[in-house]
Amino acid sequence: MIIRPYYALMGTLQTGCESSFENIQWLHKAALYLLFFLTTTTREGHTHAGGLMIGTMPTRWDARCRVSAAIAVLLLATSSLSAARQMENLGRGLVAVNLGEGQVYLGWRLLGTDPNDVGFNLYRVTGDSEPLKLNDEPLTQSTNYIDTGVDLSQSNAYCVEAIGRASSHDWRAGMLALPGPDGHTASCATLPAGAPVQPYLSIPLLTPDGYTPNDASVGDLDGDGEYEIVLHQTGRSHDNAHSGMTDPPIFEAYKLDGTFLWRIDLGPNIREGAHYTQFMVYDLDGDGKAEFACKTADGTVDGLGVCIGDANAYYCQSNGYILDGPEYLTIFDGATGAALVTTDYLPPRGRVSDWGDSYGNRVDRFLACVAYLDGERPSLVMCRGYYTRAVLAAWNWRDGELTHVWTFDSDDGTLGNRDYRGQGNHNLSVADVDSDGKDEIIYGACAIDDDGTGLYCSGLGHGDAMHLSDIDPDRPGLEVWGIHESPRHPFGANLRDAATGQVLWGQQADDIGRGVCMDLDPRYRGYECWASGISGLYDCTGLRISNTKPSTCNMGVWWDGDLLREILDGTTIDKWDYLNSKTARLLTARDYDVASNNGTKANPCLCADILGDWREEVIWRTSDNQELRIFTTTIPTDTRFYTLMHDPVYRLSIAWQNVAYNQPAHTGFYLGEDMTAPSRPDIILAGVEAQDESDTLEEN
Ligand SMILES: [Ca+2]
Ligand SMILES: [Ca+2]
Ligand SMILES: [Ca+2]
Ligand SMILES: [Ca+2]
Repeated sequence: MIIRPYYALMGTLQTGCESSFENIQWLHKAALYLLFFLTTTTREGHTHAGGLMIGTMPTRWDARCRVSAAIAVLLLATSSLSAARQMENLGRGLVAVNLGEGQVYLGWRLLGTDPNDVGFNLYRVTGDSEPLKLNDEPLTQSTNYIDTGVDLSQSNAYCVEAIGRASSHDWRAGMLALPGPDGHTASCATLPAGAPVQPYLSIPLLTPDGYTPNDASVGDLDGDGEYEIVLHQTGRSHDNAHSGMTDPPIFEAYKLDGTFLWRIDLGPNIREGAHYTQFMVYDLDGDGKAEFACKTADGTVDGLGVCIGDANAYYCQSNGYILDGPEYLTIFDGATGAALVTTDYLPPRGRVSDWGDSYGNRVDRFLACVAYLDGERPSLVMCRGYYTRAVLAAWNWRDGELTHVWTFDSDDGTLGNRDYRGQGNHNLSVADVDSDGKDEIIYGACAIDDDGTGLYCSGLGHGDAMHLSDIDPDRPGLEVWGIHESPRHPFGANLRDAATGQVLWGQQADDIGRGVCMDLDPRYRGYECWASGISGLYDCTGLRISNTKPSTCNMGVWWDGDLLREILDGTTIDKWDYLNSKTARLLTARDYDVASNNGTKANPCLCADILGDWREEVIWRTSDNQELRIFTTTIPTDTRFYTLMHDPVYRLSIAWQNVAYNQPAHTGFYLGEDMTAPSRPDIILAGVEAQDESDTLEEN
């Protein structure tokens, strides 16, 4: 526990002060104070420790050294105050892919709570034979492995065991019953006899007639430590700007083995379109099972067939718009689809024309996200409006009760709030941008603080795309790459400080619809940035590094074995060839009969780290709409990270990825060439007693 503060203080000495004997002596004293107060714990204690340490600083330190040491102590005191976040208790997510010629690719999860030096053993059972241990020495360098000489005409069951973390197991009782680190039984994967050579897992769907699988999200719905998929099935749909009848939005849940869990039909009083139904899949109450939450109406039928509100109500106009009738927010049980609680949606639509037009476009622009507003547990945030009035309402679902936490309303008369009108995007992001341990909601060009007050408004206005991460790793804090439609300023695409909104650099253009950033070029530190309507490729400081930019500008995926990110668009994954400034194809998934979603937006159903090692999987629908195919990399890597899903910023990105115009997830740390290893996330696992950080590994 003291290690991180110790190294932080050491870092302070290196950057601000001279490493003299006296300074190092003070450092040790400070570390001891921290150790004492971190282990005895009171809020007053931390402050006291900070005061004591500052008071005992060596007198001959120069101003720069004193200031940086004081900042370090204050930061440490605050960071020790911020409690760990409750996150998912995941299993190993072992995936086995037949590569052909007797080779099988295996990948599995490192958890955010695993000891840094944890090693793994792999076992295979071919047919009825005895389990065969595949590795001589514990596997500690990576969390993937290629097994060779496999008889694939027989069934092959694989299991991964974290050494010293698994409880006893009975091979003869069947490898699928092997308990994982925290009692899960999902550390195994089986290739049936004659398994096909294909880079994806298949999930057969029960798609309703006339429907198309659209956006998806994941969460552990049943608490077995592995993800399930919640899928939005869409019939006829329309953008808010267009009239026309639509079909009821339908949601379905499937296990990764194809087991169908439930169907929720939102009914005739919810219009179908990218801006209407924003759905959140997240374990909101920390019981180890994810809930499903979205806006509902009279006539919504839950997973048990129970109707919400008035089953006979019908509010749809002949032009397809729905501008009347009650609006609800419902929390559903993720395992059964049962409605757990229904309340009035906040804010109500009020007078339609108050949102900027009278035909029903701007009144029905919804966004949603999950945020750790108290720094420890997730809250649900449901939003309405961004072209004019913007409203965010935060909710807690805990112990069977839904409570309203706060509402931010640009138009409620609060001093300063009116500046926040018209700043929202067709997407949003969530992160602790001001380093107080609690999340802010980055609502396009503005940010709402954890307590529901405005943090800042950059005034950059509405936009279509936005990316938040540590885009410039050499600059403290997080940055936002924002893309603005029809800007009235010279920063149509710009990098800004995520905590203050200060523009760091930008490029001018009249109408920029798309933009993205990711590490493409190892010669330049940080993420490279590019956008439609702007020529060239830029490094994170705004330096134009290539006159040519990648051929697409949409999403990213960590796919191959290096630390750079690959480019995802439609059904393709590309690699930027930085030496020749051109794009090279890595995967053409269309060859496997899959299709992308959302028209010109060309998104997959989901791109997320849902299986195997830290790299991301991509879920596409088949073009006949009867299947989801989860593509997973089979390229080995020597890089070992904990699952991206245990990085809070990334996990919350997956929750909001489906919102309106889908955007790629980003990590809260810099993931790219020349990165420093991410520190262990400060998390506790839902449903698990306090983790013992001093876990020692048993010899195996
Ligand atoms: Ca599960
Ligand atoms: Ca914060
Ligand atoms: Ca930064
Ligand atoms: Ca993965």
